[in-house]
Amino acid sequence: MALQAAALVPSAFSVPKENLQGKSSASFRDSSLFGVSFSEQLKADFTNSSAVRCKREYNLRNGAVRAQVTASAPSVTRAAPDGKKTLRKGSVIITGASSGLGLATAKALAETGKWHVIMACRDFLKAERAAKSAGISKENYTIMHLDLASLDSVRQFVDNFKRSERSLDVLVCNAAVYLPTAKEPTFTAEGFELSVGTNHLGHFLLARLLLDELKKSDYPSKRLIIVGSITGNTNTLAGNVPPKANLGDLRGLAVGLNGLNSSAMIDGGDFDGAKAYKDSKVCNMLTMQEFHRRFHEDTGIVFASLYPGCIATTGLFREHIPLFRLLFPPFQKYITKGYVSEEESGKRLAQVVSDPSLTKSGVYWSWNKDSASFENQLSQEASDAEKARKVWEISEKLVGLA
Ligand code: LMG
Ligand code: NDP
Ligand code: PMR
Repeated sequence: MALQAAALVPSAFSVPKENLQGKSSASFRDSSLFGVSFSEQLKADFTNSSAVRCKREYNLRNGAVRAQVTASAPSVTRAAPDGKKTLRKGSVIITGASSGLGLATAKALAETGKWHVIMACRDFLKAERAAKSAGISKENYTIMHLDLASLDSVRQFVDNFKRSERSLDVLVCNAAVYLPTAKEPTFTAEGFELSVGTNHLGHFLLARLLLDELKKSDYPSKRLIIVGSITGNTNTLAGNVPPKANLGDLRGLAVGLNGLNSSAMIDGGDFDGAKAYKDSKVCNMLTMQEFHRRFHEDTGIVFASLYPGCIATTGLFREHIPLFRLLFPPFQKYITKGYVSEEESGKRLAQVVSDPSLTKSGVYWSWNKDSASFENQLSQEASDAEKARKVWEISEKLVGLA
């Protein structure tokens, strides 16, 4: 059925065989409508610990949220009544947990009772309402303010987190903006084009600054996850819908994406909001691999990215035209079969956070039509090690780390 989608689309959207690198089934295998129960897969060998109780202090006037840990730091393992050693509750930061994939993942993890979720969000009240309406119980989450479109805010968030003395076991870089109808670029506080500035540069600084916290954690499976997407991968049908991702020679990124003395686009071309988003996803996937190359062996931290499926109903499409928002979900459900519900996507990302079988590092996960995870192939550009190194080095300069 999924293959029929290919027959329906104009040839402009079909992928030349040579571009598929012999992986022609990958994009179609991504398509899934039928979920299976994930409770089996989520049965990690962890149990609950109530050792950490968190008292939250909200300073709404300043937009700052401070978390205070009032109990002693928990040890990694403790003896259960049956004598088996069990894991303490894990601590996971999820950026953009106030809606869509991030919220669904927070819910899926919190429901296991094995995770405390730090919801890193730009809109505190929205996040609080979202957590409540998703039914996440109070002891399983903390909201902390983070605006990825401001590097000061990223640094402030990291300071606040460190002060909370909570351990960091998993970091999920999930938040994103998508501005497909923008005619002119808009910018972050530091003057970077907003999509790349938020989705890539904000997360780049956050992940770099939190790496030490991950290193310090005594949790047995420490992970850093950066959400990618199929639309950044030109070895798929979806990645060939124009405008296509292309970082070019990085000339725009190198001079700061500010639209003044340079283009607002990474490749130095004319502004296109949809392309900027797809480029930012390529940066996310390259960054994950560069982290893996630089730090996996020494730290044991698992670095991963994923395409969670097409979650056609999320807030990501809020800026798209109403006709698109109306047609996109049925198009993905009935034609491409790439649609997944928010709930299903949340279970997928929760697997990447905590499933004991998804511990391979440097990997881009996807799910097949039976909702089974598999290691997917990235496009040539999204797996270009030389480009990854250059993106890393330029990004370091832009965010003030080099
Ligand atoms: C670009 O335009 C902009 O140029 C760029 O700046 C940026 O914004 C970018 O990615 C963002 O978009 C893309 C533009 C055309 O897309 C739109 O904004 C229009 C909305 C397109 C929505 C896609 C779904 C269309 C499919 C409709 C069918 C849904 C019905 C479902 C019901 C199921 C019932 C069983 O984007 C294009 O790519 C144009 C391509 C147009 C060709 C359409 C292709 C065909 C797909 C096969 C569907 C055939 C079904 C026909 C049914 C028609 C019923 C009305
Ligand atoms: P949503 O718009 O529902 O969620 C995005 C989240 O990011 C929101 O919580 C939003 O906050 C937050 N956010 C945006 N800007 C900032 C910022 N400056 N600082 C902090 N948080 C911010 O979209 P999705 O859930 O769909 O997207 C989540 C991830 O999934 C993204 O990385 C996206 O690229 C990826 N993805 C999505 C797909 C889909 O089909 N939807 C497919 C493939 C990947 P607020 O609630 O305040 O707006
Ligand atoms: Mg796409 C197997 C086919 C497939 C899949 C899995 C997606 C996912 N898309 C597919 C096919 C097509 N899309 C086809 C054939 C078309 C032309 C009609 C098409 C169009 C389209 C548009 C206009 N698709 C889109 C848009 C968007 O604006 C979305 C986007 O590119 O955001 C960057 C989008 C998406 N399609 C997807 C997914 C997952 C998206 C959402 C964005 C993302 O990657 O995060």
